[in-house]
Amino acid sequence: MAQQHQIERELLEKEVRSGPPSMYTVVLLNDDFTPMEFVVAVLQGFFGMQLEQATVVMLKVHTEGRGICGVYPKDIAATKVAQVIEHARQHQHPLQCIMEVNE
Ligand code: TYC
Repeated sequence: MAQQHQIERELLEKEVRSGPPSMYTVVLLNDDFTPMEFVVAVLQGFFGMQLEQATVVMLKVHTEGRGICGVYPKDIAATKVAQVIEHARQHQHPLQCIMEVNE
């Protein structure tokens, strides 16, 4: 019993030391081939954006090279990246989506 409490205390201290889990920014990259409408649909379908917001983000990626889709815990960000890439490949588009750790 005392041993169990000791283990729990050590785990809690470790958690406090390491702080909250890192968050990851999911970023969409520009290319010359993926249709604009497809990118807008991706932003709506995978990132819950309304048409207007999705259009703004798509145009930002188109003109600046990259744009933020959202910020998520690591496993959710990784799942979204994988889903977007899989969806794009199914439609033969070269769309690239990456995740970056936040400090
Ligand atoms: N540049 C693409 C085009 O002209 C559109 C595009 C926007 C592609 C955003 C990818 O992440 C992207 N059809």
